[in-house]
Amino acid sequence: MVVLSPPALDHCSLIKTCKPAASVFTGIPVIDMMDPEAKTLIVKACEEFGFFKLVNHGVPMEIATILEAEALRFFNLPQLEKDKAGPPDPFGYGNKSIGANGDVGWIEYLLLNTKPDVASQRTLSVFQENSEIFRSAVRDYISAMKKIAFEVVELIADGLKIEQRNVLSRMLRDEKSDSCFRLNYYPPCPELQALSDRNLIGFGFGEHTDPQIISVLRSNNTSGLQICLRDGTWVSVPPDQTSLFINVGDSLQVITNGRFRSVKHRVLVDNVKSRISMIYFGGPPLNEKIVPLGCLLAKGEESLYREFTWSEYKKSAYKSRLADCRLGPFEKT
Ligand code: GA4
Repeated sequence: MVVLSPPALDHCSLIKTCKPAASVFTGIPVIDMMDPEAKTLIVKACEEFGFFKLVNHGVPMEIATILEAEALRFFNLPQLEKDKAGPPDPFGYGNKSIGANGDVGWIEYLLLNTKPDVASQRTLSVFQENSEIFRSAVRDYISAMKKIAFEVVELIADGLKIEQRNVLSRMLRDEKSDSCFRLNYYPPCPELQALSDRNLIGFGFGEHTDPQIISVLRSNNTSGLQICLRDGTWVSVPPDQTSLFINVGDSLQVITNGRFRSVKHRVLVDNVKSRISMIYFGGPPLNEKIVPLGCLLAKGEESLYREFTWSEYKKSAYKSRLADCRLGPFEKT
């Protein structure tokens, strides 16, 4: 339920809750990428949670640390400077407003293209000084995340016993892959105490599922991320800045005909610490048909979804509100 907010929190979506704060969840699957059983464990995690933590991933922490420092430098610029990099149409700087349909959150962000040739993005030129450091940090980080995303979906294909190992990764590897990258900055929200006294929760990013195939997230050590378990319970994900977190997106849910679930997640704000997260969203090319893989369908099993392309899905998704069930219009009745 959305309720009236104190004026300072006009841009923070709020919900009233009678439930105690979500518990810190210790059951999040942890996958060691070097474990020979990784592929089987990843499939299990995608089925049960649509979410898991990846350790031993081989990405040097330095790449993330450099980007985090550059991102902070950007978000600490005067508002007028940052505004020059906005609005996100679709790429650029956004402040409090998320998407085009009225969603708000206690957040600032940069939405970026992942194509190497556009890494000299207009958005990042806002930096008068040293913008090349930011650009190269973004480039290095995105290329590391792409590699991880390709490996993870190849492990998924193996784990699902699909002969064609690249059946998923080819969509992400395609030069026309419609992937994107997001740098989120959640400033501390000093009014939080007043909110919790009134049983209100303030959101940095309201509940949603990601539309793409998979998302690879890294955050600093500030908590806030919550995921929704299959039984509808919200649980807090303990932050871990050295690990990566993987989300199953709506497209992968369709490709597996519902065997994997795209995970509902949201981010709560903190009253003292800022949270910074960086997410690579691996998506297919616009003309790609998003359909269940034939080899995953049991004899006589039909697709739960009508046939659609990523472009059709994306058009519909960008007309939706964050919390909407974006696959609804594509489900067979
Ligand atoms: C959620 C996942 C990604 O952050 C994103 C978001 C996008 C946006 O911020 O512009 C959307 C949201 C996300 C899903 C529904 C639409 C589109 C905001 C919104 C209300 C970049 C994406 O691809 O979809």
